[in-house]
Amino acid sequence: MMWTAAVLLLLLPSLLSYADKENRGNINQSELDNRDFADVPVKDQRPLGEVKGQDSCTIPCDITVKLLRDEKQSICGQLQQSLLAFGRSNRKLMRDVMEAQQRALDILSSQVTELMTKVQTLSLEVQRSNTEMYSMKPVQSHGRDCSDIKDNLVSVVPKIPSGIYIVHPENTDSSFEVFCEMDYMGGGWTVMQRRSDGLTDFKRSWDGYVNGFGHLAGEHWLGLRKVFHIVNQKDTRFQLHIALVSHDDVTSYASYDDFRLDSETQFFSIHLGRYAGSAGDAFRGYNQEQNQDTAPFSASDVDNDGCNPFCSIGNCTVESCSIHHNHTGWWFNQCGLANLNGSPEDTERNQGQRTHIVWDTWRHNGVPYTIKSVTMKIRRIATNN
Ligand SMILES: [Ca+2]
Repeated sequence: MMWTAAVLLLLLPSLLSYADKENRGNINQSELDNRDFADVPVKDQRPLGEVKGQDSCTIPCDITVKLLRDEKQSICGQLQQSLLAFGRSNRKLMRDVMEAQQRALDILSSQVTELMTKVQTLSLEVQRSNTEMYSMKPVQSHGRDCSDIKDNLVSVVPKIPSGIYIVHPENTDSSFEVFCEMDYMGGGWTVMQRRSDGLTDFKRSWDGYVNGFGHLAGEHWLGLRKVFHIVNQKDTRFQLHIALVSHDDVTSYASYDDFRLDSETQFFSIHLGRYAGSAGDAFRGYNQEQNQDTAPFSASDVDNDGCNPFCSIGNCTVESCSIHHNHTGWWFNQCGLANLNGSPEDTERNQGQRTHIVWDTWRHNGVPYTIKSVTMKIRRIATNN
């Protein structure tokens, strides 16, 4: 079809020129005779020339004109039909090409989605194998806490590795595993909480928060009882360091130069010293109503949150800050501006619940950062003893 159309297009100028001559209408007959046959290559007496030459003598010119006009109309009609068909086939061709492109795009898109899923699965595998690798690793040393281990090893090991160690805090019968960060800011840090990928469920009851949960090398909550044992050792003081990373990889921190917990009978109330940092003091907030310093710990099944019977948070009436914060545990005080036990995944879709990690004093242009990872760690402060 395309070949036919091309031939027709090539012939079109001659045909139009011919038609133009015809359409000039009432030119006189002798002129028409001369003109009509002047262009015909008759010099060599080719058959066409002969025929026309003969016709000019034997067929009346008006019949010749009529025949030629009929022939022209017929050719023009065919040409129009061919052009229409060409246009149709061209449109169909374009449609086919676009459909083929769309199909190719769909296939590419599904391949990209498939690849993304594979990458995610692989990332999770890597994360899990890292966690397992740390868990499999033999515990390298004993000490009262990570600061103590660091002090004990520093003279015999040139570079103390981060990882899981067994600690046995002073004046307790219990020993347990903790993750020690030995590279960060001089090392000696005992990690008490880490949120990084949302793989560990932080919707836990009071018992979960008291005893701890998760994987020490990955996301975990060490447990209030263990942290209490560490920070309540004789002649020790601990600082708390909170490291935050936003979803667009901005980092920030909040540090408290004193950190301790009351005992279980007092619901592990938190006590914080002076704040320093770049993320703002969300633990204390901007006024006394938001101050979580000295607040007891709450979970979904143990309510010490200061909302009694309820608090008004935004447009919500909140009876339980833990439930309002996705059933997580924290030192809530009328909820407040901090809860680092939220999820790094943004799932804040259900009825104003705050499911995300919250540190509301860390803002950019007045808007709180979306936090994708956080670590809470504690380290001994040098004392005179
Ligand atoms: Ca309450």
